[in-house]
Amino acid sequence: MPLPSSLQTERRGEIAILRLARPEKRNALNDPTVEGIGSFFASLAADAKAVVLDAVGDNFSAGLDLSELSERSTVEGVAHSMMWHRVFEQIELGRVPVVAVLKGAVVGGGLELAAAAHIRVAERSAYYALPEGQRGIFVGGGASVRVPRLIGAARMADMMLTGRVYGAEEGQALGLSHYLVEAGQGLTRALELAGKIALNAPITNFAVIHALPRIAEANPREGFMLEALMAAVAQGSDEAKDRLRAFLEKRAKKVTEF
Ligand code: 1HE
Repeated sequence: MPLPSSLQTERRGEIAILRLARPEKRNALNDPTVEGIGSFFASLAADAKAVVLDAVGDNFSAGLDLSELSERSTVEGVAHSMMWHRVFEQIELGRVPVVAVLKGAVVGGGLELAAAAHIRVAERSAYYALPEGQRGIFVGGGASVRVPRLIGAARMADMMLTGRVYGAEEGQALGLSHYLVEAGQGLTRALELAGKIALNAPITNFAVIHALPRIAEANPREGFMLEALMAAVAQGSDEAKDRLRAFLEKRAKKVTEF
């Protein structure tokens, strides 16, 4: 399915780049854009080992396109939110890790989209808000599940109740971003990180995406068992054996050399 003009794609070796490209509307997310994100991840090339989620212009995304909201019924609202959930789950629980480049507005649905990525690199211009409260609505793109994992439900409640805006430095300290970089450096750093991710054994990337979040939210009894099973699956792979042998034969990089 062809992507809408609000999305652009690019390939750099093993890394696929998806770019929000509606800067005149601050990359507000309308239905074609969200559905296009879903199509991109559904048809990701088999040889892509990581995705970088970037944005054209000065802003990552100003969230839900508010011009689409006015005429929706309650039933349509549920279906719409579930459509976002389906698409963002393709990011979070997809085949490869996703690194997002954040700058300017990372707001409402834009923060929900960013939270579905695995690694977030923020430029110093990034700011975070959940203005749904002020707009008279509620989050619908998975923020209630994903944002508390990053900053806790109490901070998210404050953002929604008071309209609090966190800047890039605060966001970094709170855990909204993993890396904080200077203006214009986000894509370079994200590609560098995606390059490292692409060098991992696929089974490790699979385990981090699919097993780790489930284990982290499981009861410890089940969590330890799941971890043991996942560890055994990974260790049993030929690639793990090759990599361990390479280390023992002093052919592999040390931790301090990655
Ligand atoms: C938009 C949107 C949008 C900008 N939907 N059109 N999100 C919000 O409540 C955030 C709303 N946006 C803003 O507060 C500001 O636009 C920003 C602080 C993000 C950026 O300000 P600025 O001065 O750089 O840009 P601007 O002049 O406000 O916007 C430029 C254009 O983008 C303008 O349109 P124009 O035709 O007058 O040029 C804006 O109307 C348009 N625009 N943001 C539609 N969001 C699944 S549930 C998720 C729920 C949510 O995400 S709620 C939060 C929605």
